[in-house]
Amino acid sequence: MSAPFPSAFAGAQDEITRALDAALAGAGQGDRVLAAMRYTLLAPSKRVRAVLVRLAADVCGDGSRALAAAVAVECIHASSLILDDLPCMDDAPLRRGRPSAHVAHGEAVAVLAAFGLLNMAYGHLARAYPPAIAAKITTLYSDAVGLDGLIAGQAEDVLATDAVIDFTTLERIHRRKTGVLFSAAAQAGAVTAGANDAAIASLTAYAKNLGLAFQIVDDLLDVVGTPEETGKAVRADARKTTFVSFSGIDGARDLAAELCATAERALEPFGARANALRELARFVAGRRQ
Ligand code: GRG
Repeated sequence: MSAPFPSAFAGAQDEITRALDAALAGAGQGDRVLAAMRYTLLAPSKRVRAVLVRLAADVCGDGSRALAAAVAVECIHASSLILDDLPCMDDAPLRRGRPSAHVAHGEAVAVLAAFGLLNMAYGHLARAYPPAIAAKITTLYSDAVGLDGLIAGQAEDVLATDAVIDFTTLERIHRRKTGVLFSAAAQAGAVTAGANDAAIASLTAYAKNLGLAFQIVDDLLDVVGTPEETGKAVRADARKTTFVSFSGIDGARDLAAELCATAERALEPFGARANALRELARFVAGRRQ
């Protein structure tokens, strides 16, 4: 079953996109690197990680300070997309329905734009929050990017090309490549709202399962999606093990649904206040974009 991105989140998406635009405007004089940063950051995106920051803050009772943490997570995500698409990584020509950053701007400028976005994320947090909150969120995000996060997942993924890997390895790769940034986004949102440890633990359990489900559906869309839906030149890479090559289309779909159901169960302590997060989980389970 396919699902459009919930229209209830359109306001949050727009607010985030405007804030990203403003953050870039403050980033310095226009030059080629800035143009490439803008090209990637403002390309059509679901902004799902940023929406998650906001919803996590809302469910903890105060979404009013979430925006800067949402901006920072989108900068990190955009940085990772540029790097992921490079010829030395996934060698993807298309992203978000447009030529990838290195195709449009050249490889050197694209790499610098990725560093620029990552740098901007941390600077944005430092400027936006009191030092203690900025330090907490920066730690969450840098851990998520680091050697038990995106970088580790990407390294293992790239090195596993042409290798036979087991399910535990596949799951570890994608928990790190995708899941940890979802967890960090939810935790960061909760931190901006001054949440207690119990709330943060529930949101972490939710986001961890949601993030892995998101990646499984991404694998599914590489097989059953169209370039119009995904904005990618959809092609399953036969040299890599994916959740679909491992479990089949139906198996991968079942697994994603199971993870989303587990994610929803983690929201029980919040009651009806978490309905927007439930809606996000249902979108992820059935998404076509
Ligand atoms: C130093 C930041 C940094 C990263 C280095 C390259 C790398 C390590 C990691 C790659 C991580 C990656 C790109 C994982 C794929 C995650 C994924 C499912 C991306 C698609 O996300 P969507 O659908 O994209 O949310 P939109 O376009 O909607 O924003």
